[in-house]
Amino acid sequence: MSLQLVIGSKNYSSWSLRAWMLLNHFEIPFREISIKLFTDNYKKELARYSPSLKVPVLIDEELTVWESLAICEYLNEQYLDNRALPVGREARALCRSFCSEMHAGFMALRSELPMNCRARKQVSFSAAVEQDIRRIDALWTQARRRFVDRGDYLFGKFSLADCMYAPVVMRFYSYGAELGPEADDYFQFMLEDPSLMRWRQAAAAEEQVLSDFEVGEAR
Ligand SMILES: N[C@@H](CCC(=O)N[C@@H](CS)C(=O)NCC(=O)O)C(=O)O
Repeated sequence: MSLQLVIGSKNYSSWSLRAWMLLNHFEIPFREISIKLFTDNYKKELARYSPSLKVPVLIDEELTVWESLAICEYLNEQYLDNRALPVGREARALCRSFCSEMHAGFMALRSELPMNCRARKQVSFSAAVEQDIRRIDALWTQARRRFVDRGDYLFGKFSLADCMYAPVVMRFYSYGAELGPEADDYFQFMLEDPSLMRWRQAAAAEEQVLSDFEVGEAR
């Protein structure tokens, strides 16, 4: 099989989920190579595949692509004939803005609420986390209002934006978040998404527990 995707744990590796979800949703055949992160010699194993010593990494024969957004863009261009971006110049530009904002931002949300697919926890949110949640709520509401007639994903049809925000869906599932009606509809819809459900089922079966990523109290 020519395509290989190197990922971390399904329970914790939010960046891995993005690229995996795109491949999985569009049923692009690939071989999955899973590395247990934060074990004694995981860096050595990562070094076999990843120039950045991070996952995900996509290997397409002689080509190595790292960084989740670059992988998603590459797959969209090379394997999907651009089907993972919405139709229309404005919609595509907006979708790319959504993806980049996620890729580069929401630091408080990412650091204080680690993705932990198995968890249902209670956490008191910092002001910075609240601000990130409000911004994501606004983004999701904006996209759903504008593209509701095209379908139920952010931009109607499934796009790179749904991959980029899937780990946020899991964080909201684990720690709760108050969302406006359109954003909440999207959140509920994504919880039933078949590829996200496959990821969550596999995450539930994993045994590795990383205490640094276990936050909050039982609810
Ligand atoms: N910006 C990178 C982030 C990749 C990243 O931080 N991956 C984490 C796992 S979710 C990782 O490989 N961590 C290993 C380490 O930091 O040693 C991307 O988009 O792929």
